[in-house]
Amino acid sequence: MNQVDHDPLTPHRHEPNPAPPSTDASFELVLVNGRHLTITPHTLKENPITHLAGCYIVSTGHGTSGPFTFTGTRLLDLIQAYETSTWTQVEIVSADNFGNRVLAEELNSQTDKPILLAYRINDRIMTRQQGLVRLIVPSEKDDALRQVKWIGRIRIRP
Ligand SMILES: Nc1nc2c(c(=O)[nH]1)N[C@H]1C(S)=C(S)[C@@H](COP(=O)(O)O)O[C@H]1N2
Ligand SMILES: [Mo]
Repeated sequence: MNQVDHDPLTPHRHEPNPAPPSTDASFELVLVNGRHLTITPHTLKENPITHLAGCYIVSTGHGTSGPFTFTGTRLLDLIQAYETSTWTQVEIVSADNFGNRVLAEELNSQTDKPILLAYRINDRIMTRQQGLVRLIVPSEKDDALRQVKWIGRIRIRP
C-alpha cells in the first residue's frame, strides 16, 4: 500500500513511524471559513492547561509504556478560542499523513478525561521524537491508533 495515496482519515494499520517528519512542531489550524492560522507549542500554552493522568502508550512498535501524565491544551479549548462558526467534526493529520477524525459529540461529552493536544509528558517538555504536539484520546482502546504524533494540520469542518 502506498502511504502517500492513502486517505489519512480512514483506518490505519499499526505501523508506527518512529521518526519525526520534521523538526518544526508548529501546525496549521484551518477554520470553517477557510482561514489558516499557525499554532505553535507557545501559542498552545496561552490556553488553559489541562493534565491527564494515568495514560498509557500501547505502542505497536515499542510495547506498552506508562502510566504517563500528559499535559496540554484541550482540543475543545483550542477550537473555542478561534472558531466562531458552527462545526461538527475536526480532522487531525500529521506531517507524515497519519490522521484521525474527532466528532463534536466526543469533544462535548468528555469533560473529566478530555481529548488533549499534549506538549508535556510526566511534567517534562515532550520531545519531537515523542510526538510534539501529540493528540491524546483517553477513551481509545485501539493501541494508539488515535494518538496522532507530530500534528501538522487541524481542520475544523462545518
Ligand atoms: N504521526 C504518526 N502518529 C502515529 C503513528 C504514525 O505512524 N505516525 N502511529 C500510531 C500508532 S499505530 C502507534 S502504536 C503509536 C506509537 O507511538 P510511539 O512511537 O510513541 O510508541 O503512534 C501512533 N501515532
Ligand atoms: Mo498502534
